Amino acid sequence: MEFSIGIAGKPNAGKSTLFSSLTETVVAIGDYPFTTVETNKGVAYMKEKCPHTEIGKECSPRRGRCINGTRYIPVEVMDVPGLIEGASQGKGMGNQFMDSLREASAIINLISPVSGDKKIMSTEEITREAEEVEREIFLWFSARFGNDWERFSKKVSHLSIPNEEKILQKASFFGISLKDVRRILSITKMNDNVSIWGDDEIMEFTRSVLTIIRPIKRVVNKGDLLDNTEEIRKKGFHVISADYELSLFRAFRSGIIRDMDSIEASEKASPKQREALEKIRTAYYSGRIERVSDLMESIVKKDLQKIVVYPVYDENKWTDKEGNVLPDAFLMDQGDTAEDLAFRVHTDIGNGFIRAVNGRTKMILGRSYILKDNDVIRIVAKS
Ligand SMILES: Nc1nc2c(ncn2[C@@H]2O[C@H](COP(=O)(O)OP(=O)(O)OP(=O)(O)O)[C@@H](O)[C@H]2O)c(=O)[nH]1
Ligand SMILES: [Mg+2]
Repeated sequence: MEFSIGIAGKPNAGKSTLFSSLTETVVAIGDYPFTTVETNKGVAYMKEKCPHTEIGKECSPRRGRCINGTRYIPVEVMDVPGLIEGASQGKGMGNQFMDSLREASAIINLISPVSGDKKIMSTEEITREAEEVEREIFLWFSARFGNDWERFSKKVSHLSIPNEEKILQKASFFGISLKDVRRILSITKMNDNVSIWGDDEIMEFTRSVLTIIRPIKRVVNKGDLLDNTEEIRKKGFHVISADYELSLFRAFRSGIIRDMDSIEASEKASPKQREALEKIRTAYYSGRIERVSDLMESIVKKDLQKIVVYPVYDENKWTDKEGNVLPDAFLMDQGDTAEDLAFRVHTDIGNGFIRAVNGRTKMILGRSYILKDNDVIRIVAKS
């Protein structure tokens, strides 16, 4: 999968509950710390209105699915075991799991607003909890990135390659690309000469990776236990309830609700279940709690700045060579071009690029055409 979202946080934050509701899989959930002892990986879906509704033909997704005109685009998520203060030095379940976060394109910092003695925390306490986890992640990454720096800078000083490529040799530890290194250097205006980098530069670069390239999203869970979430939302936190989401998913599975979005009770629901569903509905409709699907969309589209593009072989029927309608939905970066899409489809298509065609307007597009969200594009290439 092209990218992955990591769920990090202290023990008992509800990471595994969130993971289960997102991926529709069953993992261990427990009211005790360190229930999860190994990173769980699974597939969640980002929802988009599918363009097949415009041409009145059903689509056949190669990956993910499409239900009632809503396309489910797969995104990998990871449930990382609980992090505690000192985790970067090996405390708690240790730091081996931090390594999983290197693979994450974005990190959800999940916070429980309930302390060990079941008291609801103040906004200040919640903020401190969030900062603590972020500090551990930061300490771990900066220590690993800066490890053996002198030897590294000596080694690369003899290489006749651009400075940004020298930086990449170390920064590839974060799983980032040359494009990402360039982006950090241009935003931070850091001196790119690694031979003069010391602790300050190592920390600044690490911090930039964690803000610019791999954003950390602060999310308060267990919103069902909070009466008022306005203050905490004003501080930039999202507020969700993994528990509600999991209940809704189970209700959907057993036919008690017809769909996950509108939360309408079916005739199968008992009076008690209706009452419970009404409570959940009110929490969402009042805006006190956010739907997890909206959170995912905000991470993928706003934070990671992804767009969805549908490559096709036939610009009129929107099919591939075999006649499948809209088989692929690719998540691409904002600013990517028609040529980038061609390479994404296949290296040979990228190398043989002749032109692209807009599936809606039938306009001919050059290789440098900047893709737009929801584009349906045909690539014409030498074969
Ligand atoms: N009220 C409420 N409880 C929740 C919510 N999400 C999770 N919980 C409960 O919180 C406890 C911990 O949930 P887990 O999902 O196991 O937490 P975790 O973060 O994976 O914990 P570790 O694996 O130990 O790090 C369980 O008792 C859950 O039922 C929520 O949204 N609301
Ligand atoms: Mg867990």
